[in-house]
Amino acid sequence: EGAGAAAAGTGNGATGASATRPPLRIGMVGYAFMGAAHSQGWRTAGRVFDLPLNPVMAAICGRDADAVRTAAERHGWESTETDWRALVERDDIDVVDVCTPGDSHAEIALAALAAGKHVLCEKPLANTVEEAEEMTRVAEEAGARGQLAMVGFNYRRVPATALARRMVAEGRVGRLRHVRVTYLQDWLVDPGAPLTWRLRKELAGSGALGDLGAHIVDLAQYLTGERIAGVSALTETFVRQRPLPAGAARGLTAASADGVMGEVTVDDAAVFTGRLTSGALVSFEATRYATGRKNSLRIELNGERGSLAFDLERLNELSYHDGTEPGEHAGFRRILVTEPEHPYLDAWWPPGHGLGYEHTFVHQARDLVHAVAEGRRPEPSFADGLQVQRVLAAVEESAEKNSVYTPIAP
Ligand code: SOE
Repeated sequence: EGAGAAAAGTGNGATGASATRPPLRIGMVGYAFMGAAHSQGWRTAGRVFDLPLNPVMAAICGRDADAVRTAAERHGWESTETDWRALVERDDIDVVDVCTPGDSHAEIALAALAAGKHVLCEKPLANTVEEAEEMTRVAEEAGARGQLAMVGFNYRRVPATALARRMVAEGRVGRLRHVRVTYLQDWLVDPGAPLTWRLRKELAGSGALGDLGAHIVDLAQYLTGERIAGVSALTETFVRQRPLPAGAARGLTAASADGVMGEVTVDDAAVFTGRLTSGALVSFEATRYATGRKNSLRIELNGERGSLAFDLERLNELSYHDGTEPGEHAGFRRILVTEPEHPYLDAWWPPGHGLGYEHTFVHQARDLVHAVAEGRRPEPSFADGLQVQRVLAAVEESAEKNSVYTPIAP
Protein backbone atom coordinates (compact mmCIF):
# COMPACT_ATOMS: atom_id res chain seq x y z
CA GLU A 1 0.00 0.00 0.00
CA GLY A 2 1.66 3.18 -1.14
CA ALA A 3 1.83 6.44 0.78
CA GLY A 4 -0.35 9.03 -0.84
CA ALA A 5 -2.98 6.56 -2.03
CA ALA A 6 -5.37 8.49 0.19
CA ALA A 7 -5.33 11.36 -2.23
CA ALA A 8 -6.63 9.26 -5.12
CA GLY A 9 -10.29 8.89 -6.09
CA THR A 10 -13.13 11.20 -5.24
CA GLY A 11 -16.38 9.57 -6.43
CA ASN A 12 -18.33 6.71 -4.92
CA GLY A 13 -17.18 3.15 -5.54
CA ALA A 14 -13.77 1.90 -6.49
CA THR A 15 -11.40 3.73 -8.77
CA GLY A 16 -8.38 2.64 -10.76
CA ALA A 17 -6.86 -0.75 -10.03
CA SER A 18 -9.36 -1.75 -7.34
CA ALA A 19 -12.21 -1.81 -9.90
CA THR A 20 -10.50 -4.72 -11.67
CA ARG A 21 -10.26 -6.86 -8.51
CA PRO A 22 -12.93 -9.44 -7.65
CA PRO A 23 -15.85 -7.81 -5.86
CA LEU A 24 -16.83 -8.35 -2.23
CA ARG A 25 -20.49 -7.36 -2.16
CA ILE A 26 -21.71 -5.84 1.09
CA GLY A 27 -25.29 -5.77 2.35
CA MET A 28 -25.79 -3.59 5.42
CA VAL A 29 -28.74 -3.66 7.83
CA GLY A 30 -29.32 -0.33 9.63
CA TYR A 31 -28.61 3.22 8.53
CA ALA A 32 -28.41 5.38 11.66
CA PHE A 33 -25.14 6.47 13.34
CA MET A 34 -23.34 3.14 12.98
CA GLY A 35 -24.75 2.61 9.50
CA ALA A 36 -23.28 5.94 8.45
CA ALA A 37 -19.93 5.09 10.07
CA HIS A 38 -19.74 1.67 8.39
CA SER A 39 -20.78 3.19 5.04
CA GLN A 40 -17.86 5.57 5.33
CA GLY A 41 -15.59 2.60 6.02
CA TRP A 42 -16.79 0.55 3.04
CA ARG A 43 -16.69 3.52 0.67
CA THR A 44 -13.19 4.60 1.60
CA ALA A 45 -11.26 1.38 2.33
CA GLY A 46 -10.84 0.33 -1.32
CA ARG A 47 -9.76 3.78 -2.39
CA VAL A 48 -7.07 4.24 0.25
CA PHE A 49 -5.73 0.72 0.65
CA ASP A 50 -4.74 -1.62 -2.17
CA LEU A 51 -7.17 -4.38 -1.26
CA PRO A 52 -7.21 -7.91 -2.66
CA LEU A 53 -11.00 -7.64 -3.17
CA ASN A 54 -13.06 -4.63 -4.14
CA PRO A 55 -15.80 -3.80 -1.58
CA VAL A 56 -19.02 -3.02 -3.41
CA MET A 57 -21.80 -1.26 -1.48
CA ALA A 58 -24.49 -3.50 -2.95
CA ALA A 59 -27.52 -2.98 -0.68
CA ILE A 60 -28.63 -1.17 2.45
CA CYS A 61 -31.66 -2.25 4.45
CA GLY A 62 -34.05 -0.47 6.82
CA ARG A 63 -37.76 -0.67 7.58
CA ASP A 64 -38.66 2.86 6.45
CA ALA A 65 -38.51 2.82 2.63
CA ASP A 66 -38.11 6.59 2.22
CA ALA A 67 -35.49 6.91 4.92
CA VAL A 68 -33.47 3.98 3.63
CA ARG A 69 -33.56 5.38 0.08
CA THR A 70 -32.29 8.70 1.38
CA ALA A 71 -29.52 6.91 3.29
CA ALA A 72 -28.60 4.90 0.17
CA GLU A 73 -28.27 8.08 -1.90
CA ARG A 74 -26.30 9.88 0.78
CA HIS A 75 -23.83 7.10 1.43
CA GLY A 76 -23.60 5.58 -2.06
CA TRP A 77 -25.37 2.21 -1.76
CA GLU A 78 -26.49 0.66 -5.04
CA SER A 79 -29.89 -0.68 -3.90
CA THR A 80 -32.24 -0.82 -0.92
CA GLU A 81 -34.27 -3.42 0.94
CA THR A 82 -36.93 -2.95 3.64
CA ASP A 83 -36.85 -6.53 4.97
CA TRP A 84 -33.52 -7.83 6.27
CA ARG A 85 -34.59 -11.40 5.45
CA ALA A 86 -34.74 -10.48 1.76
CA LEU A 87 -31.28 -8.90 2.00
CA VAL A 88 -29.79 -11.94 3.69
CA GLU A 89 -31.17 -14.26 0.98
CA ARG A 90 -29.86 -12.24 -1.96
CA ASP A 91 -27.36 -14.12 -4.13
CA ASP A 92 -25.46 -10.96 -4.92
CA ILE A 93 -24.43 -10.32 -1.27
CA ASP A 94 -21.23 -11.78 0.22
CA VAL A 95 -21.04 -9.98 3.58
CA VAL A 96 -23.93 -9.01 5.85
CA ASP A 97 -23.02 -6.01 8.00
CA VAL A 98 -25.30 -5.77 11.07
CA CYS A 99 -25.66 -2.17 12.34
CA THR A 100 -28.98 -2.51 14.20
CA PRO A 101 -29.75 -2.24 17.94
CA GLY A 102 -28.66 -5.28 19.95
CA ASP A 103 -32.06 -6.98 20.12
CA SER A 104 -31.80 -8.04 16.45
CA HIS A 105 -28.08 -8.91 16.24
CA ALA A 106 -28.51 -12.61 16.96
CA GLU A 107 -31.46 -13.18 14.62
CA ILE A 108 -29.89 -11.37 11.66
CA ALA A 109 -26.37 -12.75 12.15
CA LEU A 110 -27.64 -16.34 12.51
CA ALA A 111 -29.80 -16.04 9.39
CA ALA A 112 -26.89 -14.54 7.45
CA LEU A 113 -24.55 -17.34 8.51
CA ALA A 114 -27.21 -19.90 7.57
CA ALA A 115 -27.46 -18.26 4.13
CA GLY A 116 -23.72 -18.72 3.61
CA LYS A 117 -22.66 -15.09 4.15
CA HIS A 118 -19.72 -13.62 6.01
CA VAL A 119 -20.92 -11.42 8.90
CA LEU A 120 -19.72 -8.21 10.50
CA CYS A 121 -21.79 -7.46 13.62
CA GLU A 122 -21.70 -4.24 15.64
CA LYS A 123 -20.83 -4.39 19.33
CA PRO A 124 -21.88 -5.60 21.79
CA LEU A 125 -22.22 -8.93 19.98
CA ALA A 126 -25.63 -9.68 21.54
CA ASN A 127 -27.94 -8.72 24.38
CA THR A 128 -27.34 -11.88 26.41
CA VAL A 129 -24.63 -14.49 26.97
CA GLU A 130 -26.97 -17.19 25.64
CA GLU A 131 -27.43 -15.37 22.33
CA ALA A 132 -23.69 -14.74 22.07
CA GLU A 133 -22.96 -18.43 22.76
CA GLU A 134 -25.32 -19.51 20.01
CA MET A 135 -23.86 -16.96 17.58
CA THR A 136 -20.34 -18.13 18.38
CA ARG A 137 -21.21 -21.79 18.00
CA VAL A 138 -22.86 -21.20 14.61
CA ALA A 139 -19.99 -18.92 13.53
CA GLU A 140 -17.43 -21.63 14.36
CA GLU A 141 -19.38 -24.16 12.26
CA ALA A 142 -19.67 -21.65 9.42
CA GLY A 143 -15.95 -20.93 9.81
CA ALA A 144 -15.23 -24.54 8.94
CA ARG A 145 -17.07 -23.86 5.65
CA GLY A 146 -14.94 -20.77 5.00
CA GLN A 147 -17.35 -18.10 6.29
CA LEU A 148 -16.01 -15.36 8.55
CA ALA A 149 -17.70 -13.64 11.49
CA MET A 150 -16.30 -10.52 13.10
CA VAL A 151 -17.47 -8.08 15.81
CA GLY A 152 -17.19 -4.32 15.30
CA PHE A 153 -14.95 -3.25 18.16
CA ASN A 154 -13.61 -0.39 16.09
CA TYR A 155 -11.29 1.09 18.71
CA ARG A 156 -8.86 -1.75 18.07
CA ARG A 157 -8.33 -0.02 14.73
CA VAL A 158 -7.05 3.32 15.99
CA PRO A 159 -3.39 3.31 14.86
CA ALA A 160 -2.30 4.31 18.39
CA THR A 161 -4.15 1.44 20.10
CA ALA A 162 -2.82 -1.01 17.51
CA LEU A 163 0.67 0.35 18.22
CA ALA A 164 0.08 0.00 21.98
CA ARG A 165 -0.87 -3.64 21.46
CA ARG A 166 2.32 -4.17 19.45
CA MET A 167 4.44 -2.53 22.16
CA VAL A 168 2.87 -4.63 24.92
CA ALA A 169 3.49 -7.78 22.86
CA GLU A 170 7.12 -6.69 22.32
CA GLY A 171 7.55 -6.52 26.10
CA ARG A 172 8.05 -2.74 26.26
CA VAL A 173 5.98 -2.41 29.44
CA GLY A 174 6.98 -5.81 30.80
CA ARG A 175 4.83 -7.78 33.19
CA LEU A 176 1.61 -5.87 33.76
CA ARG A 177 0.57 -4.64 37.20
CA HIS A 178 -2.27 -2.19 36.54
CA VAL A 179 -4.69 -1.33 33.77
CA ARG A 180 -7.11 1.56 34.23
CA VAL A 181 -9.78 2.33 31.70
CA THR A 182 -12.56 4.90 31.59
CA TYR A 183 -15.12 5.62 28.91
CA LEU A 184 -17.03 8.80 29.70
CA GLN A 185 -19.81 10.58 27.81
CA ASP A 186 -22.36 13.19 28.94
CA TRP A 187 -25.38 12.93 26.64
CA LEU A 188 -27.78 11.84 29.41
CA VAL A 189 -26.99 14.59 31.93
CA ASP A 190 -30.25 16.37 31.02
CA PRO A 191 -33.11 14.52 32.79
CA GLY A 192 -35.40 15.73 29.97
CA ALA A 193 -33.45 13.77 27.34
CA PRO A 194 -35.83 11.22 25.75
CA LEU A 195 -36.18 7.54 26.54
CA THR A 196 -34.58 6.18 23.36
CA TRP A 197 -33.89 2.52 22.51
CA ARG A 198 -30.51 2.74 24.25
CA LEU A 199 -32.34 3.16 27.58
CA ARG A 200 -34.57 0.11 27.18
CA LYS A 201 -33.22 -3.25 28.30
CA GLU A 202 -35.32 -5.27 25.85
CA LEU A 203 -33.71 -3.39 22.94
CA ALA A 204 -30.20 -2.50 24.14
CA GLY A 205 -29.46 -5.33 26.59
CA SER A 206 -27.85 -2.93 29.07
CA GLY A 207 -26.97 0.76 29.28
CA ALA A 208 -23.58 2.42 29.60
CA LEU A 209 -22.28 -1.05 30.44
CA GLY A 210 -23.03 -2.68 27.06
CA ASP A 211 -22.58 0.47 25.01
CA LEU A 212 -19.35 1.87 26.48
CA GLY A 213 -18.23 -0.84 28.91
CA ALA A 214 -18.13 -3.39 26.07
CA HIS A 215 -15.58 -1.23 24.23
CA ILE A 216 -13.25 -0.85 27.21
CA VAL A 217 -13.50 -4.50 28.23
CA ASP A 218 -12.56 -5.50 24.69
CA LEU A 219 -9.78 -2.92 24.51
CA ALA A 220 -8.29 -4.00 27.84
CA GLN A 221 -8.31 -7.66 26.78
CA TYR A 222 -6.95 -6.83 23.31
CA LEU A 223 -4.11 -4.56 24.50
CA THR A 224 -2.96 -6.92 27.22
CA GLY A 225 -3.54 -10.13 25.25
CA GLU A 226 -5.18 -11.45 28.43
CA ARG A 227 -8.63 -12.28 29.68
CA ILE A 228 -10.50 -10.68 32.56
CA ALA A 229 -10.80 -13.47 35.11
CA GLY A 230 -13.33 -11.89 37.49
CA VAL A 231 -14.96 -8.59 38.52
CA SER A 232 -16.49 -6.68 41.43
CA ALA A 233 -19.01 -4.13 40.24
CA LEU A 234 -21.43 -1.34 41.04
CA THR A 235 -24.01 0.00 38.60
CA GLU A 236 -26.54 2.80 38.98
CA THR A 237 -29.50 4.32 37.15
CA PHE A 238 -29.53 7.98 38.15
CA VAL A 239 -32.64 9.10 36.24
CA ARG A 240 -35.30 6.40 36.36
CA GLN A 241 -38.08 8.09 34.35
CA ARG A 242 -37.67 9.93 31.08
CA PRO A 243 -40.04 11.44 28.51
CA LEU A 244 -41.05 9.05 25.76
CA PRO A 245 -39.62 10.13 22.41
CA ALA A 246 -41.84 11.72 19.80
CA GLY A 247 -42.23 9.83 16.55
CA ALA A 248 -40.03 6.80 16.00
CA ALA A 249 -39.52 5.15 19.38
CA ARG A 250 -36.11 3.70 18.54
CA GLY A 251 -34.12 6.64 17.22
CA LEU A 252 -32.31 9.46 18.99
CA THR A 253 -35.28 11.80 18.50
CA ALA A 254 -36.36 14.89 20.41
CA ALA A 255 -38.47 14.49 23.56
CA SER A 256 -42.22 14.31 22.97
CA ALA A 257 -44.19 17.45 23.75
CA ASP A 258 -46.95 15.69 25.66
CA GLY A 259 -44.69 14.79 28.58
CA VAL A 260 -45.59 11.11 28.80
CA MET A 261 -42.89 9.43 30.86
CA GLY A 262 -41.45 5.93 30.62
CA GLU A 263 -39.14 3.86 32.78
CA VAL A 264 -35.40 3.62 32.15
CA THR A 265 -34.60 -0.08 32.41
CA VAL A 266 -30.81 -0.03 31.98
CA ASP A 267 -27.82 1.24 33.95
CA ASP A 268 -26.66 4.84 33.50
CA ALA A 269 -23.18 4.06 34.80
CA ALA A 270 -21.03 1.08 35.74
CA VAL A 271 -17.88 1.05 37.86
CA PHE A 272 -15.97 -2.17 38.28
CA THR A 273 -12.63 -3.62 39.20
CA GLY A 274 -11.22 -6.83 37.84
CA ARG A 275 -8.28 -9.18 37.70
CA LEU A 276 -6.46 -10.22 34.53
CA THR A 277 -5.44 -13.84 34.12
CA SER A 278 -1.82 -12.82 34.93
CA GLY A 279 -2.96 -11.31 38.23
CA ALA A 280 -2.74 -7.66 37.12
CA LEU A 281 -5.48 -5.43 38.50
CA VAL A 282 -7.87 -3.50 36.26
CA SER A 283 -10.34 -0.70 36.98
CA PHE A 284 -13.17 0.29 34.64
CA GLU A 285 -15.65 3.15 34.57
CA ALA A 286 -18.40 3.69 31.98
CA THR A 287 -20.91 6.52 32.23
CA ARG A 288 -23.12 8.85 30.21
CA TYR A 289 -23.16 11.45 33.00
CA ALA A 290 -19.64 12.91 32.97
CA THR A 291 -20.30 16.56 32.11
CA GLY A 292 -17.89 17.85 29.48
CA ARG A 293 -16.67 14.39 28.50
CA LYS A 294 -17.99 13.80 25.00
CA ASN A 295 -16.30 10.61 23.89
CA SER A 296 -13.53 10.25 26.42
CA LEU A 297 -12.03 6.78 26.32
CA ARG A 298 -8.75 6.60 28.22
CA ILE A 299 -6.60 3.62 28.98
CA GLU A 300 -3.35 3.35 30.90
CA LEU A 301 -1.23 0.26 31.35
CA ASN A 302 1.52 0.09 33.98
CA GLY A 303 4.02 -2.74 33.81
CA GLU A 304 7.32 -3.66 35.42
CA ARG A 305 9.32 -2.00 32.64
CA GLY A 306 7.14 0.92 31.63
CA SER A 307 3.72 2.44 31.01
CA LEU A 308 1.48 3.28 28.06
CA ALA A 309 -1.39 5.77 28.02
CA PHE A 310 -4.00 6.54 25.34
CA ASP A 311 -6.82 9.09 25.15
CA LEU A 312 -9.39 8.80 22.34
CA GLU A 313 -9.90 12.58 22.34
CA ARG A 314 -6.22 12.82 21.26
CA LEU A 315 -6.23 9.73 19.12
CA ASN A 316 -3.14 10.45 17.06
CA GLU A 317 -0.98 10.24 20.18
CA LEU A 318 0.30 7.49 22.44
CA SER A 319 2.19 8.23 25.67
CA TYR A 320 5.00 5.91 26.67
CA HIS A 321 7.19 5.84 29.73
CA ASP A 322 10.26 3.65 29.42
CA GLY A 323 10.86 2.63 33.03
CA THR A 324 14.35 1.33 32.22
CA GLU A 325 15.71 4.80 31.36
CA PRO A 326 17.88 6.57 33.95
CA GLY A 327 15.65 8.63 36.26
CA GLU A 328 17.30 11.90 35.45
CA HIS A 329 15.89 12.10 31.92
CA ALA A 330 12.98 9.71 32.23
CA GLY A 331 9.38 10.72 31.74
CA PHE A 332 6.34 10.06 29.59
CA ARG A 333 7.07 10.74 25.95
CA ARG A 334 4.37 11.58 23.43
CA ILE A 335 4.60 9.41 20.33
CA LEU A 336 2.85 11.07 17.41
CA VAL A 337 1.33 8.01 15.75
CA THR A 338 1.38 9.26 12.16
CA GLU A 339 4.55 7.67 10.76
CA PRO A 340 4.33 5.22 7.83
CA GLU A 341 5.82 2.53 10.11
CA HIS A 342 2.80 2.81 12.41
CA PRO A 343 -0.22 0.50 11.95
CA TYR A 344 -2.40 1.42 8.93
CA LEU A 345 -0.50 4.64 8.24
CA ASP A 346 1.53 3.68 5.20
CA ALA A 347 -1.55 4.33 3.03
CA TRP A 348 -2.57 7.63 4.58
CA TRP A 349 -1.28 11.18 4.79
CA PRO A 350 2.29 12.39 5.38
CA PRO A 351 3.54 12.34 9.03
CA GLY A 352 1.75 14.72 11.37
CA HIS A 353 -1.43 15.06 9.29
CA GLY A 354 -3.51 12.86 11.56
CA LEU A 355 -6.58 10.63 11.40
CA GLY A 356 -9.93 10.61 13.24
CA TYR A 357 -12.86 8.51 14.47
CA GLU A 358 -14.16 7.57 11.02
CA HIS A 359 -10.85 6.01 10.01
CA THR A 360 -11.36 3.22 12.54
CA PHE A 361 -14.25 2.03 10.36
CA VAL A 362 -12.12 2.27 7.22
CA HIS A 363 -9.48 0.11 8.89
CA GLN A 364 -12.13 -2.34 10.10
CA ALA A 365 -13.40 -2.74 6.52
CA ARG A 366 -9.82 -3.12 5.27
CA ASP A 367 -9.02 -5.83 7.80
CA LEU A 368 -12.20 -7.78 7.07
CA VAL A 369 -11.55 -7.68 3.30
CA HIS A 370 -8.03 -9.04 3.87
CA ALA A 371 -9.33 -11.77 6.17
CA VAL A 372 -11.91 -12.86 3.58
CA ALA A 373 -9.37 -12.85 0.74
CA GLU A 374 -6.81 -14.76 2.80
CA GLY A 375 -9.34 -17.12 4.43
CA ARG A 376 -8.12 -15.98 7.85
CA ARG A 377 -10.28 -15.90 10.99
CA PRO A 378 -10.90 -12.17 11.56
CA GLU A 379 -10.30 -10.45 14.88
CA PRO A 380 -12.23 -9.69 16.98
CA SER A 381 -14.08 -12.94 16.31
CA PHE A 382 -17.52 -13.83 17.64
CA ALA A 383 -15.67 -15.83 20.33
CA ASP A 384 -13.98 -12.56 21.42
CA GLY A 385 -17.42 -10.90 21.44
CA LEU A 386 -18.77 -13.74 23.59
CA GLN A 387 -15.92 -13.30 26.07
CA VAL A 388 -16.81 -9.60 26.42
CA GLN A 389 -20.46 -10.58 26.88
CA ARG A 390 -19.48 -12.87 29.75
CA VAL A 391 -17.66 -10.02 31.46
CA LEU A 392 -20.71 -7.75 31.05
CA ALA A 393 -22.96 -10.44 32.54
CA ALA A 394 -20.56 -10.93 35.46
CA VAL A 395 -20.60 -7.16 36.08
CA GLU A 396 -24.41 -7.22 36.28
CA GLU A 397 -24.36 -10.27 38.54
CA SER A 398 -21.76 -8.74 40.84
CA ALA A 399 -23.64 -5.42 40.99
CA GLU A 400 -26.85 -7.23 41.95
CA LYS A 401 -24.95 -8.82 44.84
CA ASN A 402 -23.55 -5.46 45.89
CA SER A 403 -20.12 -5.96 44.34
CA VAL A 404 -19.38 -9.56 45.28
CA TYR A 405 -16.31 -10.79 43.32
CA THR A 406 -17.67 -12.78 40.35
CA PRO A 407 -15.34 -15.11 38.41
CA ILE A 408 -15.69 -15.35 34.61
CA ALA A 409 -15.37 -18.65 32.77
CA PRO A 410 -13.17 -18.65 29.63
C1 SOE B 1 -22.96 6.03 21.97
O1 SOE B 1 -22.74 6.09 23.30
C2 SOE B 1 -21.79 5.59 21.10
O2 SOE B 1 -22.20 5.91 19.80
C3 SOE B 1 -21.46 4.10 21.12
O3 SOE B 1 -22.59 3.31 20.85
C4 SOE B 1 -20.37 3.80 20.13
O4 SOE B 1 -20.04 2.44 20.13
C5 SOE B 1 -19.16 4.66 20.51
O5 SOE B 1 -18.16 4.46 19.54
C6 SOE B 1 -19.51 6.11 20.57
O6 SOE B 1 -20.62 6.31 21.42
